[in-house]
Amino acid sequence: MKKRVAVIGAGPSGLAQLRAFQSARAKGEDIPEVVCFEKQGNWGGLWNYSWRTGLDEYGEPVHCSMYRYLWTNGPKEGLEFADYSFEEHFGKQIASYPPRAVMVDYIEGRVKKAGVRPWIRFRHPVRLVKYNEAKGNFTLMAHDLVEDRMYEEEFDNVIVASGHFSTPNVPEYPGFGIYGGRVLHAHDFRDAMEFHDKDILLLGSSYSAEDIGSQCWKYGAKSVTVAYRNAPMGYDWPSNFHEVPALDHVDETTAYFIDGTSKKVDAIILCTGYKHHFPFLPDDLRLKTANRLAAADLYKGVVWVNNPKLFYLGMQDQWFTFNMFDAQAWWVRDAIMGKIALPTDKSVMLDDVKDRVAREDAGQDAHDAIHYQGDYVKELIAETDYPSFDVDGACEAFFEWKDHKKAGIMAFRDHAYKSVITGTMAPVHHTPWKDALEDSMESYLKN
Ligand code: FAD
Ligand code: NA7
Repeated sequence: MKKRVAVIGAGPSGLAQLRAFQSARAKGEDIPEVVCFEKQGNWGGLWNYSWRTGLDEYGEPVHCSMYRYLWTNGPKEGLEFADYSFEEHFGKQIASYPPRAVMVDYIEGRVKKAGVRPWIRFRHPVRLVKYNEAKGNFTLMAHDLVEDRMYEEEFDNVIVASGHFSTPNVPEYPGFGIYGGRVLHAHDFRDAMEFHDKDILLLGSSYSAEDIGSQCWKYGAKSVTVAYRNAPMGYDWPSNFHEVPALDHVDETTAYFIDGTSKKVDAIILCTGYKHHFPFLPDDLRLKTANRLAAADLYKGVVWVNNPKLFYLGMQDQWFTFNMFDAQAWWVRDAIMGKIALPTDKSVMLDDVKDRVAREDAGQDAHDAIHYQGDYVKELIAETDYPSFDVDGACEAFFEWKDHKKAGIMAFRDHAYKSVITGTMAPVHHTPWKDALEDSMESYLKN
């Protein structure tokens, strides 16, 4: 009997897993039967944009946290697939911060070429996974939304690739109940044009606050105020963009901050992060972790220490993304196919986790964090046949990116970097980001 492997999610992580198995098959290896369950109607995960918010047409929580006019917030040279370059996909080198539509095309290109779409059951959210102690396997219950049918199947391994930037963390502040403007979470933000000519308040001081604030500024918000809980982002913002200390409360029209200042605002956008949320996993299988580089309870960052037949992909906070998911997926494939031996002693796995946490905690700054995750990618790649690439070169692109943001937060996307896969330099985009209001693929590729 062939092993059966379930992959939950067809976003960049789940697709990396399908490509990993397909690449082994292409080399003549006998791979397990792989079934991927995807709750959306198409692949791409977060990159699969939807105008919907709240629940979808089947009553499922909408996965999309992305919005119109989104360009990558880090250089593409840090995330390029080592086995499928941007140049291979587009037939030429392209600029460094592609809009979402360009990224979707690139993500799709590799898996279309691999021919793995038939492995995916779209519109099939996984409802429950249970471990069968006696059989040593899993029963997975899925819901075929189109046929409205629930069914169960058994699998030898389960790989959770359902993402962790989709279930919003929504704090409440005094007065939200009487505030007259709109309060929304970043997860439900779709179009900066909604806030044209408006005074808006954002809570949070991480990527969502930075990018949604910048978008709203670019598309004509009257003013952007960002309230930070611990530390400001500290960029050299435009004159109508301010960072203020934490929000204390609001009344019908006005936000009051802990330093005693206040501001009348038309809308409040909660850029307050996301939760790792796995409603389909019981206690014995469910990961509970903070959003950090060394995720809790995952040996090598991917093996569930309490049951090593269960794997998680992409659960770390992310500097590296697509190529890290690849590194993980190739490693998990080899663990499942018996090419990599897992420790039989649980304490060895627990020590590995402890060591990763301690090494992350020893880091002082973002520079250390980038190196830390780069080293993790190198560690996994060294143990599989994923094409090795210049990970340190990718770290360098991230360092340059950080410097470019410091030099000009509304201009960092006007820079270009060298591909660590093909060695070619990206062209500088034809239009500065702040002036490029049209973000179609056709327009972006005009270089
Ligand atoms: P996801 O992309 O979230 O995919 C998970 C998939 O699992 C989804 O398709 C979902 O429908 C499916 N799923 C979930 N639950 C179930 C279930 N029960 N049953 C079946 N299927 C299920 N990264 C970058 O590299 N560059 C960027 O510029 C960038 N920008 C970002 C901007 C925003 C606003 C956000 C939120 C994230 C951004 N990211 C960016 C990070 C992003 O996390 C990764 O790029 C990537 O999408 C993660 O892939 P994933 O497959 O792990 O998760
Ligand atoms: P992050 O990176 O997890 O950041 C969450 C931010 O929200 C962070 O600045 C937190 O403050 C802040 N936060 C959390 N809870 C609160 C409350 N209760 N009040 C005020 N502020 C709060 O999430 P992002 O959405 O920015 O980024 C996630 C991904 O999306 C990322 O990979 C991007 O590529 C896109 P703290 O800093 O802890 O004080």
